[in-house]
Amino acid sequence: MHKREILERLRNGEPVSGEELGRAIGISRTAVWKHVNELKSQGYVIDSVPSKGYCFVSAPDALLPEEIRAGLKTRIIGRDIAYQKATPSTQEIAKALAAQGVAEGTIVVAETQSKGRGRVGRQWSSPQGGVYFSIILRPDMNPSEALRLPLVAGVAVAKTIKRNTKLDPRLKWPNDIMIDGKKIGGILTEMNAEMDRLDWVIIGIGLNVNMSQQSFPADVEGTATSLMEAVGKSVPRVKLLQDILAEFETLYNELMKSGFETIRMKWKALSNTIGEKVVVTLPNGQIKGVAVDIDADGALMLEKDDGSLEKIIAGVVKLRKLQE
Ligand code: BTX
Repeated sequence: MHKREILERLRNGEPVSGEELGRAIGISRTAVWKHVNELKSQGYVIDSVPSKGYCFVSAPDALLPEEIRAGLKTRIIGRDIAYQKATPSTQEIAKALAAQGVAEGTIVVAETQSKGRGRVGRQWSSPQGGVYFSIILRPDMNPSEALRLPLVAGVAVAKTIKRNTKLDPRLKWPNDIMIDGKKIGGILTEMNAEMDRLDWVIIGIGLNVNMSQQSFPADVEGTATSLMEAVGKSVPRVKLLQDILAEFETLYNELMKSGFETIRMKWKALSNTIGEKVVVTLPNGQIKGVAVDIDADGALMLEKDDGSLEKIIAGVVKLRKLQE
């Protein structure tokens, strides 16, 4: 609490003495000194300028709640933040929090994950330098409409990456974020529902940001890339996360107020899947066809070789041109 107040006052730019800080927030000079040392150990650079006082130089490139909150342009998404330096999976923490009844918009953020989860029991490699987070939502919608949510998140991530880096990210149905045919992010959606009402939905997003190609495990290295690799320099992670949260909130509000249609159009404009020959792996086999559309539920519409249409609500899609 006091630490946050000290940080806010230092961030204003002007050097300020320990005595002045202490007086302003009602603690002793020694207590201020202790808090400043704690901030330094978290990676903040704070100089001591003789006869002037403490001077804020820079914040660490860590996804600390204080950093995420400073300048966050949202009303509910990311207002409550659970931060983990290292964790097995942010999804697991988010599920426990959701079950305890935390507010909609709460996020769980981690610097690394040891058991990051992908879809259908797969793993998400989560080395240092990435951004791994889960958003807890409590949308007033039917469970059958929930497939739209990861697509909303995909549009938010792709739009933000485009704006912040000038790269041209593409969405592969349902939720891969790709750059030049390589995966830089994935989205995992889990939910808890009663018959016709969602209790909670957790959207887990993993993004490869500031990591080198060598930091991916061997089985992923050939198909993955990071923003740093694609841009040629590191990308500020806190700003990226803040902007994704803000974009997501805007689109989520749009979905809840006006429905899915405009987001469906945005998703299609960012997609690399529509119009392509694909092979879809389902639990009971594979289907080939041309991905012709996504429908009003967010499902992939596949035109098979015999001309019939198949609606795919879950599956792993491969673009045949990338395989051949
Ligand atoms: P997915 O099942 O679509 O993708 C998983 C597959 O992607 C893996 O089998 C592997 O081939 C490949 N892969 C694994 N790690 C990476 C990586 N870092 N970059 C590129 N390709 C990779 C996508 O699942 C959903 C991922 C969600 C991850 C977030 S992180 C925050 C939250 N917590 C958690 O445990 N999961 C989510």
